[in-house]
Amino acid sequence: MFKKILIANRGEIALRIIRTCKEMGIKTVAVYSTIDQNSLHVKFADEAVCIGPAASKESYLKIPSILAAAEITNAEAIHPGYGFLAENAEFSRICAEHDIKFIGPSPEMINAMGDKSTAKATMIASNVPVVPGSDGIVKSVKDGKIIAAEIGYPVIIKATAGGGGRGMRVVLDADNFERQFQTCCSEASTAFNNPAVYIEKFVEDPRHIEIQIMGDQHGNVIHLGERECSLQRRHQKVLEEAPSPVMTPEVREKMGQAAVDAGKAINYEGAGTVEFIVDKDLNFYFMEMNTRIQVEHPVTEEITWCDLVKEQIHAAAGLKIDTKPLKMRGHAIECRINAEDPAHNFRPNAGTITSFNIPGGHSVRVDTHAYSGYTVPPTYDSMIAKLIVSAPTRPEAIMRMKRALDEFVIEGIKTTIPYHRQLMDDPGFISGEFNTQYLEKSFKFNPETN
Ligand code: MV4
Repeated sequence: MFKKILIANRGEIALRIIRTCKEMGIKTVAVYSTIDQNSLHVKFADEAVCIGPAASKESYLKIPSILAAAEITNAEAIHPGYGFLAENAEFSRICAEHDIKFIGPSPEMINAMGDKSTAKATMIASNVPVVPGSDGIVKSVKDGKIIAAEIGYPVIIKATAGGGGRGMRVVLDADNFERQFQTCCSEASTAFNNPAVYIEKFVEDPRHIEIQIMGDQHGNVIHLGERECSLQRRHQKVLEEAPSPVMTPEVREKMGQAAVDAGKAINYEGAGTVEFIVDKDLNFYFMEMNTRIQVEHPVTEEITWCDLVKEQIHAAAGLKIDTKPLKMRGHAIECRINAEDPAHNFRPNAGTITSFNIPGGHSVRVDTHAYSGYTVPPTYDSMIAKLIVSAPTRPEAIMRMKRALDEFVIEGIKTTIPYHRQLMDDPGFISGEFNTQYLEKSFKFNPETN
């Protein structure tokens, strides 16, 4: 097992990784930018190395500085967390070249899933269900129009280098095809330096349900059930839960097997998430695979009793994963608490937290790097805490979340806590009848009463 791991990240996930390392008896190295010098990940790690100024490009994304920090501290492995360099194939490759274990997949595995058209072709070859569409990249407007007519409108044009909702255009009819195709290609060219696009049938108002998988270096891949992630705004998840309120044992078995097949298709190592869109009849289609630990991993941990960061470290060290069927118990919900003002279009709200009271009690978990007196910098993601509750049933978990949100006091900055409080009383949320469009189309935040 590794004796020392460097964490190439900040915020709550850096702290989350340090906690597991401590429980495993592994020493930790934090890296930080100058603006993060008073962060908890710096305080709680055994060692800390400043790697540059606030701007991510000059610090958390700067590969030479991170590698230098690993070398001077003799770290044997690097955990990238999520965001920043977590899905950077070049970083994974350079770590290997320097004999430092990247806790995550190989560059080949990252690339196989990073190019969305290639990923889709790999899934088709492994009999994982995908949305009907073009056979790979579409080269011209002329070809595209013929394919779109065959598929039937509406269609969606997607940049192969996109993902997570970036670089997509919905086309309602043939009249709009040429314009949307050109726009999609030029946006993709600017954003990703790659204009290549492919076309799919547009599935209206789907759910987003994803499956957690884990692979080892011995060819084993298991799944740890699903997470319901349909409650999003502008492709940012707001609340996640496990299990999904619409899942059945039969569909879970099928979707789980499809996700395992997806992982096996690329000989996957480490923690991964296979994202599906799901229609009203619970037909599911592969969308993309994320080759990292995700923000919402705690809801899976709470119902499986599995420490996913520990499993990542085990897999990276070459240990075999336990392939006995997993038991899942109860229900878990996560609310993302962001430093944003929900009354003003979720405007980011950096500043100093003057008072911070964390909820507690039975089955309440708070993953956060914030504390009373902490200043939220304007430089990075606005998520400052994740509030996770678990309970035997979904209705009990909702009641527990309401109670925990009431205990959570954050003063000095605006947060999304009032938004979540309203959501806990929303009939659509309570009934489980929602999809990826629900928050933006059907749920209106009322700042007066919350
Ligand atoms: C789709 C779709 C409908 N039809 N593809 C958005 C994120 C990316 N992972 C894929 N996305 C979508 N792809 C087809 N063929 C609708 C979405 C989509 C969506 C998916 C999951 C979660 C939220 C979403 C919000 C808008 C659109």
